[in-house]
Amino acid sequence: MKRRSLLGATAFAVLGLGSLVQAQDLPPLEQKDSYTVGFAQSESNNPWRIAETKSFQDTAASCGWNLIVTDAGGSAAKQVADVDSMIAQGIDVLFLPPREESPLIPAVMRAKAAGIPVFLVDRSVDPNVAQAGRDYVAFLGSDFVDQGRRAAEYMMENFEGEQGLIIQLEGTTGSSPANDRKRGFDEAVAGNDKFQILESRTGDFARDEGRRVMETLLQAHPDVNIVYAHNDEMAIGAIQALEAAGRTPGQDVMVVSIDGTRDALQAIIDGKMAVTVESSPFFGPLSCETMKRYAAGETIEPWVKVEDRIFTAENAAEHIDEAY
Ligand code: GYE
Repeated sequence: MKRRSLLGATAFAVLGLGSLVQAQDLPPLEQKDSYTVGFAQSESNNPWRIAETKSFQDTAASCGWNLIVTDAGGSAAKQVADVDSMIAQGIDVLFLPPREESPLIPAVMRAKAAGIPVFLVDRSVDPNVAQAGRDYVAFLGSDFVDQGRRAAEYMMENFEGEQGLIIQLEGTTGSSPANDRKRGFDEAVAGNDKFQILESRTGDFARDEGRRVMETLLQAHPDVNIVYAHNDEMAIGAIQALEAAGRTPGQDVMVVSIDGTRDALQAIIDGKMAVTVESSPFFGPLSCETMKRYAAGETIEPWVKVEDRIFTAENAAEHIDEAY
């Protein structure tokens, strides 16, 4: 790919012509020993996000990052403001997990216009509006549709009852993992008469919200015998609600989920959860490597894909020590 010179990028940014002149070109990145790097975290209310932030912090020294971390506390508007303030501080590179698919796009565009290469990590944006290789360098992350499909496949192969009656706890509304984990699961289950989705509702990827939503849905659907949660925190919340209602998760309700947190692996070992499809939060090293490839002039593939394992009663004990 043809890149403009660094001088050019600065000149365009200063003139405010960035978006006009560099409509197709991504901002270049100089090769140097140290970079001012922004990581604009979306929230820190769950072990997954804490592990992700820690992975960036742990990578900083060895990758030459002077790392600025912000925490949007679960607000897309705050995350936009955090990115804008990083742009104003003159960061060299931005790593961004956009909380939701649409609201962060203007901030991504402003970073690009300011000559800052953007890497989306762990979540993506609406591909109809912003595109890798044009508006941002690449998306680094998992295949969420496939995660949902694999959770469904495990459930369909291992559910022992006659009729599977499912409650789905969705992640944050408008986020790419919630959209895609729902799609992958729903499509896989659609052709199978043995399974029916009773209701699907958001629990915002949070344990407390998952518990509250499960409490409500349990009253409407006491016949539920499967819970599919878009992440482990909501699955643990659902297990708490089920137990409080006198149910026995793992026996009368099958719980399937995604992530691979320590609590989820423990729940599998304890026989309360059947499966969690891995979604790794350890993005620091991959972000460093991808950024260095970009600085060296390589064209980065639009989707730097993370391969995920699956954790069940067969292997949970083997992996719990590396979990978070
Ligand atoms: O599954 C969840 C977190 O975006 C892939 O977000 C990530 C998801 C992860 O809150 O636990």
